[in-house]
Amino acid sequence: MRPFYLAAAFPLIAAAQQKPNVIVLVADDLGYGDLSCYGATRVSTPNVDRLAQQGVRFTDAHACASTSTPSRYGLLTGEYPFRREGTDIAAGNAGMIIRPERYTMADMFRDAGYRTAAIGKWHLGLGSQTATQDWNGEIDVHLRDIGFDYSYIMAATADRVPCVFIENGRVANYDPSAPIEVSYQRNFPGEPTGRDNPELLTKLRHSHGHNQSIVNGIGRIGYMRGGGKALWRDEDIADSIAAHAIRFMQSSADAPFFLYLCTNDVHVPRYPHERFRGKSPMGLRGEAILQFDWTVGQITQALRELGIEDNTLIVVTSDNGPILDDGYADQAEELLGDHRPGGPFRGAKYSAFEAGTAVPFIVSWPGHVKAGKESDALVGLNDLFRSFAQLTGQVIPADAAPDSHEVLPTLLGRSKKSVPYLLLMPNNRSLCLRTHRWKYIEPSNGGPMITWGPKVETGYRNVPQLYDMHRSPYEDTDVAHQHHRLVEEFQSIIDRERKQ
Ligand code: NG6
Ligand code: CA
Repeated sequence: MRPFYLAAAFPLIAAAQQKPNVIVLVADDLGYGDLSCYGATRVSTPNVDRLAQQGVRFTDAHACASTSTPSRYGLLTGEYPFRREGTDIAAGNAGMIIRPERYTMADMFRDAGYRTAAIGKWHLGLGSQTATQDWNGEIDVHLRDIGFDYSYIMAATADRVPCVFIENGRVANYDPSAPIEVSYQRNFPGEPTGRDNPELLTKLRHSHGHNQSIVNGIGRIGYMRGGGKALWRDEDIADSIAAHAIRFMQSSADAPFFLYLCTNDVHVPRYPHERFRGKSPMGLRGEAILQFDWTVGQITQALRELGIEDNTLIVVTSDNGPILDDGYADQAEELLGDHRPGGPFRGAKYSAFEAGTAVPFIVSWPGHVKAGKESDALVGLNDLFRSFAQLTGQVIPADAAPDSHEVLPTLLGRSKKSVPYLLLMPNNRSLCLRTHRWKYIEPSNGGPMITWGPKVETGYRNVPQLYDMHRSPYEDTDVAHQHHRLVEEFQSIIDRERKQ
């Protein structure tokens, strides 16, 4: 593979030439149709659109799964999450799901001479064991042990306790007068809950679940006590994440950096900063999209101010498909109008149908990536790992990133080549196989709708389904009965991959 920076070709200028900085900016639950550069008209996202104008906008990119934990696992390890038990949606006190012995994307960048950071939503567990973390000291195993020099993260999601940021393995802004306790089993005596004290839910009410501990007037999943001044205010989460990301970029301006930057937007509870209030006809969910776009704008502005815009490759994407009511009465459904969060695709977060894993995916690197291009190449978030190894010229261990394809020329818009196929995992851990043209959904158990609250079509059926994505992108014409050979071939690939 030809290196894309001049240093290798002209060693004398090597010292002056830097490897490009890399930012992987991952939204939470942002759908394929949620950005104006992907066709949204009820919301405008000028900062993301600008990146698309100066880069490549992909129309067939996929997360590895239709929920967060497995999707992020696939991105950071280059291994499909179906191969690992324990990669389902993690509790806020889950032990670290990526074990220190595993070679991660962050390890790769670190070995290539980068400074590395993870900032924002994490949701891949912390500590050597579930429920044994010391929230009042240093957590024994954390992101430093899987390649991140710096981390400032939310342990899981904003709707799960503990509701504090964790910086390099310790609660940020720790308040010694309010020691932190966390349980996903039982409440702490005397502590109010959303279930028993609905009068304390002053900011948002739950629609399903989310009725345990109350923090900042919002019910959460799980129980916690303490925290004091370390507890986050939901309105400030995006600001904190952007500020820490900018500080990290400023402190690394002289050396290449890798920043894994994950927003809390647009996951529930959606409760953006007051300055966005009333700014969207779609209410809180629309405001959360505006706040996401604002974050992108903060990052690109900081790059310009630091003079490193042309030497920074940015990927903007999402961890899984969109969802309207995911457990809070935030009027996402009522105010939707004709906005289609999943774009032209069927399904949503959690589902086997396309909108579960089809995500926005933009690659920008001024001067290196073809500006204003659109690419319909099939690529997965699992493919970033090996493609970035190509970019940095880093050789990775033989057993690392087993499910990642080297597709750097595709990512840079210099090739239209798709990966041969992707294996995508909905919430019930069955598998779907996508090729450039076909979508195969293997038979699995479970009803047609999610059962616990969200109005989501699962896409599960107990017979094989096959869709021609070029003719039926909405997956409404199942052609499995016309293509027995293809069905057999795709199922045998899945069976073989499962055994590996
Ligand atoms: C579900 C939550 C949902 C969301 C999801 C994880 C309930 C009823 N629902 O269990 O609100 O938190 O988990 O979302 O608790 S994800 O994007 O992080 O995967
Ligand atoms: Ca998510």
